[in-house]
Amino acid sequence: MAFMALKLFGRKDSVNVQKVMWLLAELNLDYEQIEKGGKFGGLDEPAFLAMNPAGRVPVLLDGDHAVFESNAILRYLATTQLGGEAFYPADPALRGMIDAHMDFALGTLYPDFVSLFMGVVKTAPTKRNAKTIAIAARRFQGNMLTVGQILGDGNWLVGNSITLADIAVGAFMFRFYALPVIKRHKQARVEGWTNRLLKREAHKTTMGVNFSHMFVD
Ligand SMILES: N[C@@H](CCC(=O)N[C@@H](CS)C(=O)NCC(=O)O)C(=O)O
Repeated sequence: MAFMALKLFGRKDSVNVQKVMWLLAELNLDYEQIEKGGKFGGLDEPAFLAMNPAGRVPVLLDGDHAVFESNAILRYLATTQLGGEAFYPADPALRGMIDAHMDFALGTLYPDFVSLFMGVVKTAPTKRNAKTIAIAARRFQGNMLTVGQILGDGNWLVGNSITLADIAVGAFMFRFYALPVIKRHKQARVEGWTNRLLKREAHKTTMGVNFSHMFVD
């Protein structure tokens, strides 16, 4: 294999890894993927912990420089790679808004997404806790209402084209809509925006892949 400066550590079915794969695909970048985490393990290896002391995926290695935390990796790629500025414009006002959405995605949306994923996908059907699932689904969709309000009549969360804001927030939507069991409320704006994301080739080949193998039975 030819030498590749960019290495992505993380299993291809982790949503946080897929988010980085999505941007790498949008930017048409070559990289080497080293599957870690889940059944691949390796997160407690000293060499891995030297790159990410938190022992989680994803980790991006650019030459000998390691970056961890998926949103930090998105920003790193957008500021170092050709074509990245379109996803993370230098204008401080736009950048501030994009950062706010990225924080909202990980700080507010992600905990309920994890509850839903663990409660539905990682729990055998007979052991699922309907009440816990319903509470997380209600909270997640309450926050999606905010996303719908931000979208208004626009196509994208910030400005007139796709940015890191859409990637960070949109990362959860394919799986959210694909989850069985949970009761979903109609949210036209968010659904329209999600469909816009799903049509992107870079999304289809990274985030939009079947995750049925992850269900516990
Ligand atoms: N806030 C971190 C979360 C990282 C995280 O929790 N990663 C999960 C995968 S989605 C992980 O490493 N799980 C352990 C494993 O895959 O074995 C980020 O955005 O990168």
